[in-house]
Amino acid sequence: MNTSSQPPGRWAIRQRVEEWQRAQLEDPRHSQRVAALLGSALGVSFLVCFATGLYSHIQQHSPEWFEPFGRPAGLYRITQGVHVATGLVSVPLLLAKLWSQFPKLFVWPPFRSTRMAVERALLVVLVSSSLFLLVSGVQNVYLWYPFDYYFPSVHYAVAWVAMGALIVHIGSVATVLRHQMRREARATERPDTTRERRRFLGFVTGAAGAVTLATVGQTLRPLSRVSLLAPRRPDIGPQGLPVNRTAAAAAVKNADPSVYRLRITGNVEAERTLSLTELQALPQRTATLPIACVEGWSANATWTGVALRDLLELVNVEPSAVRVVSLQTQGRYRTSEISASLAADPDTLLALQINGEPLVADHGAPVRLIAPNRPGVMQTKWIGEVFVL
Ligand SMILES: Nc1nc2c(c(=O)[nH]1)N[C@H]1C(S)=C(S)[C@@H](COP(=O)(O)O)O[C@H]1N2
Ligand SMILES: [Mo]
Repeated sequence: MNTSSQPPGRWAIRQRVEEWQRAQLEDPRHSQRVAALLGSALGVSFLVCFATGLYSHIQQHSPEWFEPFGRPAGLYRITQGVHVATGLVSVPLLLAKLWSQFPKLFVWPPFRSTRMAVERALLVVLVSSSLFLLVSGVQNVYLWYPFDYYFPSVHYAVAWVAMGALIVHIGSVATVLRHQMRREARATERPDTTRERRRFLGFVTGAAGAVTLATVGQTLRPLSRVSLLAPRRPDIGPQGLPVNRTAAAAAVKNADPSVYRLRITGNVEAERTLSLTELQALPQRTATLPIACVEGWSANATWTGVALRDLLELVNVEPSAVRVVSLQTQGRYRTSEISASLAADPDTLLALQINGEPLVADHGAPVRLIAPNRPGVMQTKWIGEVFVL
């Protein structure tokens, strides 16, 4: 045998790796059954996260065929709360699954067939896109934007990649999965194996529960006091409500009541300009509506102001799509569009008050938009112009 082409020791290393791997694969925490159970939990959390994410996306970047609607008023609050919660709970689940299946990375030879090569390539796509989604989502929830890509577009595009890879992956493991989920698969397990597996899965479940409990209070007020990991508590902030962007950060101009004017312009016969006193003299409506930030926190408040459709009536316009423009001079979310059906909703307000007090500057004084079933990022503050489309 010609051994000169093989550096000495290489076989010994491979043998050691194989022994280590065999030991690992006998460990119930690295078994197919654990992979199947963790995989099912992850599959559910990913699918729910994807569905709620899609809804969030079409609310914020509405395609032609989708007209944002206002009822039920708290729908977006629920879907976005679920989106962020399922994303966060996927973090410990994915880490556990990666740790559990890690020894399989070292199977030798790495590709025994074309099918295996394809499956492994697919896994690289699935794992890296999932990690990207979870990391970028967590960064967003914690208001940490270290990259200069536009988060919604990139997160959305990668979600499709991950979903595609996930569906093919589920297809490729379907036989194993089906077998492992059967009762017989468990019946052949040794009792100590079962115990060890359950201990591990119990630990993962505990970690998943802890993550949820420590964050879900950002949207469920009764749990807000145990929300140790949530960056926002729904009851803390000026006027009892968190603030995302302050008036100072937005560099708002001409918001002082003495100079403030609201312009109604665009597709109108004659444009109209109103001072704050004139706005206050119009019929006022009150509605209890949530601010539901895309980043996961949400809170209800009672808002008072002029209904958008009443304002449109002043310029003889039937409720129709409008764009509101803020007095903000810096930053991204200066404008937002309101669909015709949302403009017709009596609770779509240009709010002057929150919980019976005039708005403070950080909540959008003197005038902000608040509408039912709408992402927080589109509840534009410091409105200076209503542009009829
Ligand atoms: N003009 C303007 N309005 C804005 C924003 C902004 O950056 N600029 N941020 C939005 C976001 S992301 C959220 S969640 C809500 C929060 O409203 P609040 O700060 O009054 O709680 O305001 C929205 N309105
Ligand atoms: Mo937000």
